Amino acid sequence: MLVIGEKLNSTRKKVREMIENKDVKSIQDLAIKQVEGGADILDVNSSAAAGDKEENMKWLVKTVQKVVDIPLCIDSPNAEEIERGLEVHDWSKGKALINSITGEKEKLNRLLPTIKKYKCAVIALAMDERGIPDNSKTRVEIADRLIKILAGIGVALRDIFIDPLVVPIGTNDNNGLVTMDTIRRIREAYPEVRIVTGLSNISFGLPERKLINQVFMILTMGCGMDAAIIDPTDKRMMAIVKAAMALLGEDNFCGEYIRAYRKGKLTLEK
Ligand code: THG
Repeated sequence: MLVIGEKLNSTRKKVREMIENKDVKSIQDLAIKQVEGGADILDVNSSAAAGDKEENMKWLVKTVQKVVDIPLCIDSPNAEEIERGLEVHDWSKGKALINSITGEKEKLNRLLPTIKKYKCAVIALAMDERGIPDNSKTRVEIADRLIKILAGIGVALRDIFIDPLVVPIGTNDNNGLVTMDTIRRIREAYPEVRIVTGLSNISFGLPERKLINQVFMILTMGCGMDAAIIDPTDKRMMAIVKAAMALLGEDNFCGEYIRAYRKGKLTLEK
C-alpha cells in the first residue's frame, strides 16, 4: 500500500497562503511531518495560489525536495504546470507521479509525449469529456481504454495508477459502492495496474469525517486498492493501513505491523 500525503495542496487556505508568501519553512515543515507520519510520496498542488502558476509549481517541488528524500505526485489540472514540475523534480529521489490525465482528448494528447519523455508514473482518472460516470461499467470502460493507451506508449503496468474516483456519499447513497465495484473490476482485469483514490472526498459534508475515511480505507483496501492520497499525520488511519495490510497478506510474517508497534505507531488516539 502506497501512502501519498495530501496536505501540500493549495485548495487548503493555509497552504495557498504559504505558496503566495513563499513561506519556505512552513512548506518544509508540512513535508517533513508527512514523511515522519509514513508517507511514501507527497502530492503537491499549487494551482489555486495567485501569481505565476508555472513558477509556483517549480518553487513548490524544489522547496519540498530540499528536505525530503521521496518522490512527488505532481497534481494540477494544467498540463504546463505538470511539465514544469517534472522539469525540476529530483529523479535521484525516485520516480515522479503525475496527477492526472483523464479520457479527455486535449490534456491526454498534450501529456502523452511528456509521459514518454520522462518515463514518469501516471494517475489516470476514470472519467472523460462526459464527466464522472455514475456507474462502474462506464468507469471501467474508460480505465480500460486509458490503460491500453498508456501501455501502448511503453508505460509499465506498475506505473499506471487508475483512480476509480470517489464522490461524496452525501450526494448519493450508492457512491461508495460504485467506487468499490470499479476497484474490484479493475483489479480483476489488471492484477498489476495500481489503483489509487483521493479517499477523503467520500466524507464531504458529513460529521466525523475521519471516521468515514478510516472505514472507507478498510473497505476499499479489501477490494484491491493499493495506493491512497490521504493525511499521513492521522495516526489512527496509518495504524489501520498497517493492520489491513497484514490481514490482506501484504506483510511478510506481519513484519511491518510489528515494527510499527515497536516504534509506538499503533496507538489509536485521534
Ligand atoms: N484523485 C486524485 N487526486 C486528487 C484527488 C482525487 N487530488 C486532490 C484531492 N482529490 C485529494 N487531496 C486532498 C487534499 C486535502 C484534503 C482533501 C483531499 C483536505 N480537505 C479538508 C476538507 O476538505 O475539509 C481541508 C482540511 C484543511 O484545510 O486542513 O484536507 O480524488 N487523483
